[in-house]
Amino acid sequence: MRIDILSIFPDYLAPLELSLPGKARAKGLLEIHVHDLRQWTHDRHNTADDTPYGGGAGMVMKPEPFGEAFDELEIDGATVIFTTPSGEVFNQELARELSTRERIVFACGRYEGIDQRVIDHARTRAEVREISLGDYVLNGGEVAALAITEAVVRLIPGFMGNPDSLVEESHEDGLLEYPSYTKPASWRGLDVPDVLLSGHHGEIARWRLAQSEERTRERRPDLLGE
Ligand code: 6GU
Repeated sequence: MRIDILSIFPDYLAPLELSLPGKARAKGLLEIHVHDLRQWTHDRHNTADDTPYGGGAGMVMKPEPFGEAFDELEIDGATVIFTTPSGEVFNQELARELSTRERIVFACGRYEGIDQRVIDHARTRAEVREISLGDYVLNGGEVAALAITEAVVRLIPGFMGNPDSLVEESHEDGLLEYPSYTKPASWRGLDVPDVLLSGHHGEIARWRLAQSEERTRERRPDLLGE
């Protein structure tokens, strides 16, 4: 997979150079390129935004820098993700779908958004997805691009050392994950549940499932359709 990220704040994406995606890069499974959108501006002030037609508060990101970036990055056939609070809400199912793509280009929106023609134009050349992290407002789409990248990259086949750890976790089976414990068996007067020390694998599996169900009912009844 190759991921390109277009942003006027490329420093935000610096963590992508580290740890998790770093491993996939080393294995040759992943290439990540972060680009400063302002390299495709041509005026003295590297202007990337302008006032909205029709009036209103805030600024709108100009179309031309995105257009030139799309041409230079050859987005044709790629999946272009616009991060925006008005997009579809990101979840594990969407992460799974995106993990099958060869080429993803993120266009990070700032301010009050991007000129609509950028999205309309991208649709004529690529698969376009508009994605939100959730129902709250961030200053820009950079943090969303970071979160989506991390969720997607760890699902690339061959990326995770132990694929079993992918299956059992929260949101893969529609339930929240059960509580975990490690040594010591007693700590500050708090004991690990006896069943986990019992060695009875069947009982342990039953206990964990019950814990997952209880947590999900308490914290996320929406996941149970309730
Ligand atoms: Cl993708 N962008 C912004 N600006 N705010 C958000 C978001 C994205 N997702 C949730 N809030």
